[in-house]
Amino acid sequence: MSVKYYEKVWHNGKFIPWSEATVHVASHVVSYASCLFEGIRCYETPQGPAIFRLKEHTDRLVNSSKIYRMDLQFTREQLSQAMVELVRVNNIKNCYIRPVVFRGYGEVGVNPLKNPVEIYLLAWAWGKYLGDEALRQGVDVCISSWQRIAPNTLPAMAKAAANYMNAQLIKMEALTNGYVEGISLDIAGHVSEGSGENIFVVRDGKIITPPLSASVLPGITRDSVITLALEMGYPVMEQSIAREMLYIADEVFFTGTAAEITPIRSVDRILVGKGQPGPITLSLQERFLSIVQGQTNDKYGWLTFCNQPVGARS
Ligand code: PPE
Repeated sequence: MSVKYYEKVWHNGKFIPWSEATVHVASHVVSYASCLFEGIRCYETPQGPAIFRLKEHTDRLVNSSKIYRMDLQFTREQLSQAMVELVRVNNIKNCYIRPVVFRGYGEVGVNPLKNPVEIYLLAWAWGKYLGDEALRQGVDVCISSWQRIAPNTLPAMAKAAANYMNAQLIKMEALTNGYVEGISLDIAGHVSEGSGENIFVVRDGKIITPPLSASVLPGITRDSVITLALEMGYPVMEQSIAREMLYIADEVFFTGTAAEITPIRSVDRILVGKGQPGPITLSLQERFLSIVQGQTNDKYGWLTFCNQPVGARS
């Protein structure tokens, strides 16, 4: 594996070596994609490693499992604590944490209810998601010919592996055609999201992002950006975005745990604004990065410092 992974993996309450974190191919998840996951960044800060918005990521995992009737057997507190332990036992400075919950080995057939629910917490080092220069220079993207999953087919509010079959189609088409990423439209033809990112548009000083009803994942970076944008005095609206708005916007950017805040400099080879990251995008990016890297006061309590005693943690 080319990624730098951390050796100790948490599995159902115990730490095991990375090489032993395997599943049998007859497991329910392999045939039926019965898997939920999260993606969480742990940043290096002057006060040691800090996990960004651990509570919200844990809550979203629990919500995903509720939607799919998976009984987790661990409380939110136990799962959060296990992620802090994961960082500690692996001596991690910064990493990407990937919790996975899936239906394991047992029965065969679609009915998932008799298969055990397995939980793993993995950690690896992950650099810039859309390329090393993406955050500074912006990325070139396209509108996908694949639409996002329709309401009441696969639930978009759950972060489920099955949703990423749709995401893979979007991503592969974009890469094949020479773009870094694809943006999907929802079933009504309005802008939805990237294969692994939420999207924002800036026009005339206003910041707009699609509503959750546009089949988007309720992104935690999305929520953080809305909070920071309001704090910085920008009007923020959740409203339907027409495809062509992306072509005539002043600025467009992606948000996501992996992508952080990535400017978009062109859509379908049409330049966004001047074809370079815009000032509002860059000011949000700077504010976001300074908080997550612990360089400024964590006024929203978004960081969980892993090396502090339990009582002192936010
Ligand atoms: N939409 C999708 C479809 C999505 O996958 C992500 C995260 C987001 C929006 C942004 O959500 P948030 O991370 O809470 O701000 N995508 C994750 C997986 C990427 C991957 O390739 O795997 C991520 O960024 O961790």
